[in-house]
Formats: sequence, structure tokens, C-alpha cells
Amino acid sequence: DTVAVIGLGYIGLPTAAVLAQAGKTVIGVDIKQSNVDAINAGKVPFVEEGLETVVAGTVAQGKLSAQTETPVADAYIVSVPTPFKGDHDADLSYIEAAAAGIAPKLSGGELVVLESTSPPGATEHMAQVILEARPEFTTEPNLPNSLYFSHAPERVLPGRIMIEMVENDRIIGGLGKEAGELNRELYASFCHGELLVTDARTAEMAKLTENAFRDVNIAFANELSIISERQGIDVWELIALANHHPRVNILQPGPGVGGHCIAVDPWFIVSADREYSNLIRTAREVNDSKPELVLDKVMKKADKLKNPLVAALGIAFKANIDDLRESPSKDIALALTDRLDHGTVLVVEPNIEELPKEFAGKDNVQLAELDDAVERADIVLLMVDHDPFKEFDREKLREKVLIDTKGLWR
Ligand code: SAJ
Repeated sequence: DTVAVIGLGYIGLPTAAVLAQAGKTVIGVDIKQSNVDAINAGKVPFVEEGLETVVAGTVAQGKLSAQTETPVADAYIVSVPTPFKGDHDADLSYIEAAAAGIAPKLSGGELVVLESTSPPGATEHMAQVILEARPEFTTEPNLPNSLYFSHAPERVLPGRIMIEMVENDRIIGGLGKEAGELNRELYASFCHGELLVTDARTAEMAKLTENAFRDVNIAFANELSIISERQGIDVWELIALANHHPRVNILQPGPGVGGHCIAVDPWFIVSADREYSNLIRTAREVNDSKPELVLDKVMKKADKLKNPLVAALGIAFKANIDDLRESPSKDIALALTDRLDHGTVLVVEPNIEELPKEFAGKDNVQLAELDDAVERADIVLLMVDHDPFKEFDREKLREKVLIDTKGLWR
């Protein structure tokens, strides 16, 4: 029962760890030697609650190991990035590279699961790459030369991955019934949620649909926030009131939508059908327009001051995490350093120790403590609803120009 997990990132490594914990012999594969070395030493190269304990334990038991080369295994799980290329199309080259690594190791009967978030048809494409390299195999089931392909998208929330990986219901989409069944059996070893089996294309689309649903709902909130401001209405009160209706549940506006999922996946639907995806595309555009509107607001206030000091509170992509990738609030802080001719940005981000590399070489930005930054600032720009900001003493804000993009200090 050997499982190879290709790609040991935010999803691949937790998946490898819970499979090893469930008793499988798991070999993780990553192109980055430093990640491989870290994992073999029982360490995790990024922050995720509860993961390091499981990695350290399973490595010590000999159930989990990592290497750079794809091994021979009974099942393969592909968990590699699907970035954009061109006009928001999915770049499948990492999946193709993983498939090319798997192909020479196959001897018949193996299951290959695609976990990466992918546009409809990606699982079929992965199968095709492997079958082109190994034409002696077939997707016809129950033959000595059968191969089984399936898609199992993850739906875990960063920060809660180790809990949600085990507890969430899971969609499984086989290229054929037998492949779906084999995938279901493998995932039943660690997943206690319901395992819902369908075909690969539906599973691919289901994952995109979940994130597009959330994106459209947030875009609705963001559009309301823009309209409300022009109408002199408090959008947070408005939404709270509307949400009292038993069938209304509007999400919260903010400075934009970040992360690697909600702001990305809807584009894969748009890219699959540009003609009929108007609502989904417009939602993306509304959410992507928010950072510029926030910047305009800050600059209008800053232009009235001689040497404005702006405290930028929060640059993570959402509350209480240290993840700065695809973060609208980080982009806003960065743009401010360019636009403020005679001003300074004091970045307050309690979850990091130093500013990310994009800020290197800029002399009008500093990482600051919350109290100190607010005390010094003319303008306080709140962008992330981190807990320490929620608990902040509002008396200390009285003299400040406040721009509260999360409605935390109303
Ligand atoms: N956001 C708002 N208003 C809200 C909720 C969120 O502006 O009311 C913003 C956040 O600040 C953040 C962005 O949206 O910038 C995304 O945050 P999130 O918490 O909605 O989602 P992610 O990206 O951390 O994780 C999502 C989850 N998907 C859904 O909830 C449908 C998670 O379950 C998925 O596994 C994950 O995407 C993924 O990997 O696809």
C-alpha cells in the first residue's frame, strides 16, 4: 500500500501526512531539495496548525518520507500548482510534468488522482499525457494493463487544514466508475466525511463552483459597499439588517478578495466558457476593483497633509494568518509607498517578523507595532480584521483620520 504524493505544498504535505497517519506508506515528491530535506527531518517548511506534529511522528515511524524523484507506487496523488497563463487560462504544465514523471513508473493497476484545482477536462488531459507516454496501457477497467484516473479536489480552509482534511465531505470524480471507486477506497482511509462519487468533469467544476459562489457573494457585498457609501448608508448595518431575513445571507465587504483560491478559481470557469460566464467574470472584476477604490480614498485624505503618516493595519490576505500571497491589502500598502510623495507607510502585521521582499529598497515604509503606529499616524487604514485590531482601544483613534475597510471600528 504505497502512495506517492507529488507536490508537497499547502495541500500535498497535509494529504501525505494524514495518509501516513492512516497507516499507508507514503513517499512525498517535491522538486525543491530544501523542502525534501526539511520533511525528512520531521519539519514543515510553512505554518499550518497541527501539521508539524503529524509530519514529525509519521517520519519517525518510517511511514512518511520525501524525495525529489517519482517512485514506483500503487497510487499517485498529484497536488501541484495550476497558475494562470495568458488571459486567466489555467497553466497545466506542472500537471503535465508530474504525469511525465509518473508514466515510466507504471506497471498496470495503479490509481492516479489529480488533486490540483483544475478546469474541466484536466483529469482527462493528465490521463492522455500518461497514455501517450505509455500506449500499452488503457483506461478500460479490470485488465492487466488498466490504469485508473480520478479527480479529488480539496476544500480545506488554510489555518484549519488538519481538521478539515479529515472531517470535510469530499467530492471524487472518476474517469469511469471503477476509478472513482478506487479513489473512494483510498480516501476513506483518512477522510471521515461523506465521499461523494461522480465523474471527473463534474468534480472539477464542483470545486470551481464552490469558490465562484463565494466570490460572487463577496462581490455583491463589495458592490453594495460602493453604492452605500455614495448613498450615505453604513453598509455593515445594511447587510446585518438584510441578513435577518431567513433566506438572505450576504457576506462581508472588504478591501478586495485575496488568497490562491477564491480570486483564482472563478477564472477557470470563465476561461472554459468565455461567452456565457458574464456574472462570474463581472464578480471577479468588482472584487478586483476594490483595492484601487481604497487607494483613492487614502490618497484624497493624504493629499491634504504635508508629510502624511499612514498606518496600514494588516497586509495578510485574511484575518489571523501569516499568508501574504495574493493579498489585496499588501498590494494597497505597496502602492501607497509609491504614491505617497512625501509620506510614510507604517505597516502593522502582527503575524510576520519582517516585511516581504516586495518592500525591499523602499525608504518610506516600516514594519511597526500597533500602538506605536497608531500613535504616530495621521491616517489609520484598517485592512484586515485580525483579532488584535478588534481588541484595540478605540479612544486612541479619536484624533485620527480613519479608513476602515472591514467595518471593524464602526
Ligand atoms: N472575504 C471577504 N468577505 C467575506 C469572506 C471572505 O472579503 O465575507 C475575503 C477574505 O478576506 C480573503 C478572501 O475573501 O481575502 C478569501 O478568503 P476565504 O476565507 O473566503 O477563503 P480561502 O481562500 O481561505 O479558502 C477558500 C475556501 N472556499 C470556500 O469557502 C468556498 C476553502 O474551503 C477552500 O478549500 C479554499 O478556498 C481552496 O483551496 O479552494
